Amino acid sequence: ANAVSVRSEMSYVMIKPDGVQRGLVGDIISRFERKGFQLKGLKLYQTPQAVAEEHYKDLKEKPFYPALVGYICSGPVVCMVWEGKGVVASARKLIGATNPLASEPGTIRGDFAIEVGRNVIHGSDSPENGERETAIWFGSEGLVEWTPTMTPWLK
Ligand code: 3AN
Repeated sequence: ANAVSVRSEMSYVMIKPDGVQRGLVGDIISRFERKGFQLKGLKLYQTPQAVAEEHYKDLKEKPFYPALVGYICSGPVVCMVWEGKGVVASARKLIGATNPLASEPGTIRGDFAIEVGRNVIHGSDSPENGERETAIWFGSEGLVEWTPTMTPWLK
């Protein structure tokens, strides 16, 4: 309840351990900044297994679920919350299709990934999941509320 904003749409975006270890953090953050979304939360985080399990609980019955949880916990991730008009669908476009071989060039997965089980980045698939996942990953510390000091060209 503390400071998880519901004023406008939010997407929970996470650079997975392969993206961190391959040095893609700066490039990926830059794409969201240049698009015009507002960064509301950011941290480097070693994911506890219980957090990964909660995040992916809808996939619990999938055969790849144990490997997926193991992958997410295998090294630090970068957790982010981006806010703005239409950010959930737009982030999915920037990220590209789940299977990186089907992702368009110019998308993050299209540019940087091959394997569905090593697909570099996560983005919420609905505004409701944006709120749910933000609460899972930033619930205890909350987000940072801030207003850009320059003219908000992109609002
Ligand atoms: P997305 O991340 O594009 O929303 P989902 O929600 O279908 O895709 O899958 C969540 C995550 O589960 C994916 N990002 C991927 O890491 C993993 N995943 C999905 N399908 C497979 C699969 N067939 N094999 C291994 N991992 C998978």
